[in-house]
Amino acid sequence: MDGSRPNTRHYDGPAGGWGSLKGIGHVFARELATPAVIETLVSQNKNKGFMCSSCAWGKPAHPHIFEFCENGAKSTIWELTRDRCTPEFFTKHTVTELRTWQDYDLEMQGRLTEPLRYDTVTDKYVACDWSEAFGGIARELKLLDPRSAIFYASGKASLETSYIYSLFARFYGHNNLPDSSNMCHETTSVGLKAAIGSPVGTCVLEDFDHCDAIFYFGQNPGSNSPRFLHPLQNAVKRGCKIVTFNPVREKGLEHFVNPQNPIEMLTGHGTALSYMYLQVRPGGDIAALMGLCKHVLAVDRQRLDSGKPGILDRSFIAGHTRDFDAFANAVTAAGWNEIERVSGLHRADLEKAAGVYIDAERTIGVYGMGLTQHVHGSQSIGMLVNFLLLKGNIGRPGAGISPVRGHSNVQGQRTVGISEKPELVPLDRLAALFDFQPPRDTGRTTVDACRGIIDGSVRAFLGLGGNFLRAVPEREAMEAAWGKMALTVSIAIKLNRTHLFPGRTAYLLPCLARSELDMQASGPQNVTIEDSFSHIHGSVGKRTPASPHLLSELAIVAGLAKATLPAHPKWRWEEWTADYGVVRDLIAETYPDQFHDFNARMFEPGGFYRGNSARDRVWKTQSGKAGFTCPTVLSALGTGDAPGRFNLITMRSNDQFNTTIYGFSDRLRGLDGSRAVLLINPGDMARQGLREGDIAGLVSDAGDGVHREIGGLSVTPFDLPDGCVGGYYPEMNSLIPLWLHDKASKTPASKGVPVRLAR
Ligand SMILES: Nc1nc2c(c(=O)[nH]1)N[C@H]1C(S)=C(S)[C@@H](COP(=O)(O)OP(=O)(O)OC[C@H]3O[C@@H](n4cnc5c(=O)[nH]c(N)nc54)[C@H](O)[C@@H]3O)O[C@H]1N2
Ligand SMILES: Nc1nc2c(c(=O)[nH]1)N[C@H]1C(S)=C(S)[C@@H](COP(=O)(O)OP(=O)(O)OC[C@H]3O[C@@H](n4cnc5c(=O)[nH]c(N)nc54)[C@H](O)[C@@H]3O)O[C@H]1N2
Ligand SMILES: [Mo]
Repeated sequence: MDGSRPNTRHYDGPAGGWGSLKGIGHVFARELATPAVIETLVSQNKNKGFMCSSCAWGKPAHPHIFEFCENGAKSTIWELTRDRCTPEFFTKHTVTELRTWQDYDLEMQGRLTEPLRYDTVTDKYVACDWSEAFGGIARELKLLDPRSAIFYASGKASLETSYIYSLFARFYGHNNLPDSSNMCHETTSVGLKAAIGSPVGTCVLEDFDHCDAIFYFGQNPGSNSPRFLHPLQNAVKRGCKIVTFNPVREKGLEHFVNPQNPIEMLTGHGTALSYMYLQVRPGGDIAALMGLCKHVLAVDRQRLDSGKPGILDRSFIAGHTRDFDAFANAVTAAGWNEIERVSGLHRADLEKAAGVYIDAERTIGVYGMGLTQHVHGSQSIGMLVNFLLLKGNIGRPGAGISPVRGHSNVQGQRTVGISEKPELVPLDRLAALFDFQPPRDTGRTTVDACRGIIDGSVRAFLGLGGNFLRAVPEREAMEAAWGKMALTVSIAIKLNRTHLFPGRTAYLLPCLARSELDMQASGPQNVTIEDSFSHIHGSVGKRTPASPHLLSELAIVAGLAKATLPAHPKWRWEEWTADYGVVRDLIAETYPDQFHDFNARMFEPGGFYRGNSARDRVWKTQSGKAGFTCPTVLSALGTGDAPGRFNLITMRSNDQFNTTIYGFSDRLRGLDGSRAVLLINPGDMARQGLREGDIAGLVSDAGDGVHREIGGLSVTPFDLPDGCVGGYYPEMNSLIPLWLHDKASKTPASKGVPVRLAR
């Protein structure tokens, strides 16, 4: 790793403000002022404009003048860079050499311009034409058992492409359709579905205009969904109280200066966001929520005993939920000592926070990776649901549960059939529409795909975007196994590390970006995506493509399918490529309740709502009710405490989008210059005999006998709870065992990694 010492400085400024504008200019000074970039940014997230390809935050019907944020702008400029990674670049560098490059340097080569085939003799990628690529890939796929192939998707491709991609997989003969959601909010898809019958959040954007309290767990809006800061700021100004649970004091949740407000920008006076900021221990959320529920039930009892009305929404609990009594007993049985120890929080603080909930008529529970990426992450989500159900806070305006999704269309990809779980897909309808026998067996999740790649049972990997090999756990074993596959194919816009471990046959297929003009036989095409609030938006690409050789993602997927599969009168790959409106009609036929009149509605301002049963208090669970669940553990960590053991949280900086590193500044955390840091609190530093700037390493303490180690980390004091350390994703992924994942959903436990210090 790059062991250069970071220039650690304390950032006193708020989130937003001048820093966010400088943040954009700092990284992309050269590209920022080009007319194409400016025009694209002005239309970003606006009706009939271009839908940002960064995060999945909602797009309001009445947008700001500039409806984009620091990181959305970075993402757009990253796509529209003038740099090109041409075949000539590959004549100069072998794949083995490129493996020694940093992620940052690989992507900074710019946009890929032509399809490339890996040549084993020279160890280089060489240009090829599209028909050669489609033919070569089809030849390999035809030789394989379809069930030994993985079709991964990274969460960005449009609804149209995703639908066609899932058809390709099923016509070919498998349900191995994991997507980035398997490393992200799969805990939500499984945990929330089990509890309330909905795999996605129940809130819409307007709910944030009406809530009285927000309980905010493990999500970092300042870096990862900055446009969320506007509704949060407005809510606080109305008097809504935000109670935050996070081991890290994230700037974005503390203080926000709105870059769209000239007075705030001039005076620097913004809004303090969190009413209470509770630095919970990693994995301590189940215990913290238990403490909150304990106090709510205790106050409810007191009030009833003194003849006052209680706090619980008893008619809701009786009419809409099950297992309340068992849950109430579990709450009574949980002791405050254990709750304080596991959460790392004081009873008095939890009682005060519970007081906010008691006083609030409408509460929203928000969460992100801090809850989902733990061994017992589904139980944390179950506890948050329990807490909200107590006062009937699901299924009415201004209240609900709101997981903040990651990739710009990750939720939508699941909606239109990219799922390894066949029971979530209307297979019978697909069978009737396309006259085929869909595979019915359960496909592989991301973790199952990794297992199969390591044990050799997976023979081919097709990636629709993403950087799978860099994003998954167990880096060394995965990199060693990857090249043994018969076929690896990446549909991508820039070069990344996954591309540098070619299978026996390997292709790199460059595609158009969402902001670019997509011209097909029937004319220019538009696409659609779904945001975190289940709203569907049309997106118009206008920019001149980065290279005349690029194809759209849909054209590539359809081209591969046509070359691989036998001709069939109902599989109209060319017609679908020529006019995406035809694909939208098929989506509407497959999901009529949600997508009827799809083509007519795709440009509704604010997007059209595809609905959510739990929001209407229709519970699509096995029992037909919303379920209280009793947690079996108080800590969401899979591994207990042990002397010398630290819990590693893998973090995102303000200057990255997942494995794409824009630069080396983590402005909002006051860190700058290097990502090779080990964040640790000053008390733990002293106890370990470490000084700032010492170079240390981490070794796995997972107890499975596998040696996993990372060295060259600069010790950096940071405000974290005792016994936990922080480091950046994806650099830390070597330390995460593949088996360390959420029990119910197999989401890797990237926030709860057991490690020891090494020197
Ligand atoms: N700029 C930018 N935007 C992005 C991304 C990006 O990388 N860069 N990634 C996109 C994607 S795919 C996703 S999924 C989202 C991710 O967005 P987030 O959900 O915000 O994910 P993280 O930043 O990984 O972690 C969130 C927070 O969890 C806290 N945390 C860690 N452990 C715990 C815990 O045990 N309990 C609690 N309560 N908190 C904990 C961390 O301190 C951190 O503040 O963002 C999306 N948007
Ligand atoms: N330790 C640790 N590991 C994690 C996480 C963590 O918090 N900690 N987070 C997890 C999460 S939440 C996620 S979502 C995954 C992310 O995993 P992925 O989604 O697989 O990874 P990304 O980094 O988002 O993918 C970046 C690549 O996508 C390609 N790309 C970008 N735009 C486009 C496009 O428009 N079309 C196509 N075809 N390709 C494009 C580019 O080539 C780029 O290099 O990582 C997971 N891994
Ligand atoms: Mo994600």
